Amino acid sequence: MVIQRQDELARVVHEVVKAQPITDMHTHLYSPNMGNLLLWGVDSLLTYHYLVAEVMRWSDVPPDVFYDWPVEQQAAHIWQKLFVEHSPVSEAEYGVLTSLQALGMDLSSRDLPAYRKALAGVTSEEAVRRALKLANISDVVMTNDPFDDAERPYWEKGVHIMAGFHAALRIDPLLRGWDEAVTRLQGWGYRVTHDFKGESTDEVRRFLHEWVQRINPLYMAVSLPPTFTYPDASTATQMLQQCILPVCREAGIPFAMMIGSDRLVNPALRLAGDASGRADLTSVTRLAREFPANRFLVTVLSRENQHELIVLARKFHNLMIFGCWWFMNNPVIIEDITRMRVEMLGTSFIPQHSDARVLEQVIYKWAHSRAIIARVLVDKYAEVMSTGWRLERAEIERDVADLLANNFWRFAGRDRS
Ligand code: HDL
Ligand code: ZN
Repeated sequence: MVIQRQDELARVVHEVVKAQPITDMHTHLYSPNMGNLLLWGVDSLLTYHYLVAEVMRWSDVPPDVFYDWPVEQQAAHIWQKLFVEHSPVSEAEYGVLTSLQALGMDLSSRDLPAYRKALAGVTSEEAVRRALKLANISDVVMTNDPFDDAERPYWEKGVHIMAGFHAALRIDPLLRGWDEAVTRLQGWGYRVTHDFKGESTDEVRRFLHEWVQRINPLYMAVSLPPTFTYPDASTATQMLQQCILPVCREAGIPFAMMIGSDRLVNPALRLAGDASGRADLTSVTRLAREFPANRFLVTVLSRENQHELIVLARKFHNLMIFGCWWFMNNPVIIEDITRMRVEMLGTSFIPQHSDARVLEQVIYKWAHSRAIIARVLVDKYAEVMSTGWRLERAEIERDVADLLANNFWRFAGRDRS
């Protein structure tokens, strides 16, 4: 069906974007049979580390006292300070309201205990089905960390994750904490050394291969500091050249680099204590050029890095940009970045991931982003149509399926289109 008019175009694009099931390719959610690793419900929503950072700006309660409180007390304090005493207009605050509204809560009551009661009383699997249905998500990629003592036992026992959930192998300690990683790896029987000599290369490869076999990850991932440099004299360069990138090639999976996280600039805030910094993306250029047989998923945490990353994606087809990560995941920046990406890459990128840490966040994160992505597409299709180009609805459906699902699966080597 050919789209004839601009007002029809807007209706069709918003319909198609809303109807497209999402592959959420980077989250911190877990399969519901992985116990308390999966965070869900009102108290988890309100104690999201983004809101902890925001409440500390109004609160006279020091972080160490706050963190010693029970989660319900933390949530009540955040509700009082950020929602009652001040209007909830930040993205993380507004997001809680969007999710609660979608879940059927009456937000005119501001009755937090009523919300807590209404959302509880279901199994974690029922909560997952409820949230993914509301968000229209078909697939969720987790972040799975062998160095996480709470998660590792599930995989060592052989957990069978819920259909629609997928693994990603997260290996930050190998690249930004090698000294601590050595002790952990030695404890698990891997013969590695601090100076990365002897059998270290073979043993790290064995570690990676064993975890690839164990969790069948769609990709391997790392978060890197703004100072990340490749190559350099550190073990990180050897780790990439001799272990990570060869194992990714042998496993046929991409390597995801999330660049710009400045960890614990304020340690007192714990998970909420990280900041962002501009990185030198010439390191990405050298990796993409030096390893043409590897595929790189890349996202960056500094607004200043966004445009140059798009230019690099134009130069290297083995580089796939994804998401508006963390401090980039705000409407004003999502719109800015998405417009730049469409104008320079067409539809050959992955516009968003939720990064959700709490199940019900996927409802607001995707509702907010779908609206922005649709708005950008309407403008871009309208420009194209103004030349006399006639668009079919099926072509819009194809493009939106690429952006919200198929570009990821194709790049992950598991094409679903
Ligand atoms: O390293 C990461 O994957 C980041 O997304 C961090 O988990 C960060 O704390 C976060 O939750 N960002 O949204
Ligand atoms: Zn993340």
